[in-house]
Amino acid sequence: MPADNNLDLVIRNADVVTASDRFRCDIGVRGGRIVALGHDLPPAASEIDATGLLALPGGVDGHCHLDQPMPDGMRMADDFFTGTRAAACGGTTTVIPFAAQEKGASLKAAVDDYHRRADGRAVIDYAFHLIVADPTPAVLQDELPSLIRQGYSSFKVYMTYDDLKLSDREMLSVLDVARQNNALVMVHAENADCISWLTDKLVGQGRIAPRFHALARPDAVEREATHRAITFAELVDVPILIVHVSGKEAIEQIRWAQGRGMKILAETCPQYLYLTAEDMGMGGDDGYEGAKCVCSPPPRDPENQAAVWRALTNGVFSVFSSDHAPFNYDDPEGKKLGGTAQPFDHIPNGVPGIETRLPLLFDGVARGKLSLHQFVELTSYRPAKIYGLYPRKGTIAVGADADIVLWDPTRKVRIANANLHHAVDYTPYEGIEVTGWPMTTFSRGELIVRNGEYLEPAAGRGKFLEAGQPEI
Ligand code: DUC
Ligand code: ZN
Ligand code: ZN
Repeated sequence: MPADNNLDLVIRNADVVTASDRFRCDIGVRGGRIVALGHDLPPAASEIDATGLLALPGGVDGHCHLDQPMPDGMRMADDFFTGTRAAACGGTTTVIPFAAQEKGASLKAAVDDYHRRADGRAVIDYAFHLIVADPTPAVLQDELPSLIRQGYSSFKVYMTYDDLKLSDREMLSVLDVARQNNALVMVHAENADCISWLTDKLVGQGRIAPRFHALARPDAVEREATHRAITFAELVDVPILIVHVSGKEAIEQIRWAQGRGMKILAETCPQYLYLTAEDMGMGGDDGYEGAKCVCSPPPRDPENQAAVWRALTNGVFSVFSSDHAPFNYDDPEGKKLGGTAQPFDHIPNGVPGIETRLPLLFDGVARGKLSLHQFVELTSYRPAKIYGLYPRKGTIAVGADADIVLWDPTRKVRIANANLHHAVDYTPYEGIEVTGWPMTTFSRGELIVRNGEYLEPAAGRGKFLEAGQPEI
């Protein structure tokens, strides 16, 4: 290699695993990009020996919430600094949180505000999804098409939550904009009226403990909305992605649509593999600790967990995201909103998981449930493709950003909140032992985590990524 082509970094003896290939080589990095994959690369300014470790493309977390403005005195515990720090320590090098439109306000205002929140704080790269909560004619005709062109090519719509939900007709209009502009709509599929009817009934009977959250959102509520969203996609003739799918009823709907040749993509998350309604107290515990596991859709039961594992391996799911929604437990702006235990319908929804996402899924690799390539596909390659970030992200290849994780596939770790790097005061996965752990993380060639130690890279080094057209 000529002298003026000096490498900044060589990772030696890497056992590289991508979504499709596995090969042993040295990885040469210059200017933050991978410039060489080969044997006996020349010496570099910085060298690291990866013998015994896997070299994986850094994780792409295609669904997480960081510093998202919240209603009613709630506040997320993680901002872009603590959230991306935790992500990096968990082997993730790209996050895609949400710039959420408020009803009555513009989308542009949400995007500008969200950039202010990320600027100077993120330690890894990030793109934004949009949340479309108020699809006025101006939003549909001008703002959304213009934002798609500027690099915001995916947006989420909600079929539930009063401050976010769209009517069926509004959903159709938003899908139509996506079709015309080659964007991707992510759908939160739960039937709002069913939930509010069930909630009123339960609250009227005094059944307000966290465990009743699961009864207010049974799987039929998710199944119906999933089917309805699929119907809208069929009518408009556009792909959609159903987010945070919790179990077999919704999976059946998605499989049915996929079997008919429709482009219905789907995502699931660690909470649907590791938590059940029992964790919210469904065994009969009316204590408040169950609030730690309140998220929507709710975790279900072991049979549904098994169905989710199966759907990760048989191609129903394209992406595995955290849906990190970081609310403290013991906090008047968190699960104990206003300083006290809340009825289930006032508990902020969501669980933290940005740092534990990859190890929790990798444990399935260690237990023979899915292949290494499937792991990379679900956690990095496909989210990068689907959200328009490939080939810069999502693979180890010449020309890609040097976002690389050195992974110890045999290391056993018992998850403990005390060892995590988010700003949340608990993890719902406390005490779970997993096999496999991310040891060392490079972001654009910069070493930011070494042997599990966070190296305190400069806050703000993370760059905003303009997303291109989704590759479905
Ligand atoms: N549900 C959501 O829709 N978003 C954040 C977390 C949650 O539980
Ligand atoms: Zn959602
Ligand atoms: Zn979410």
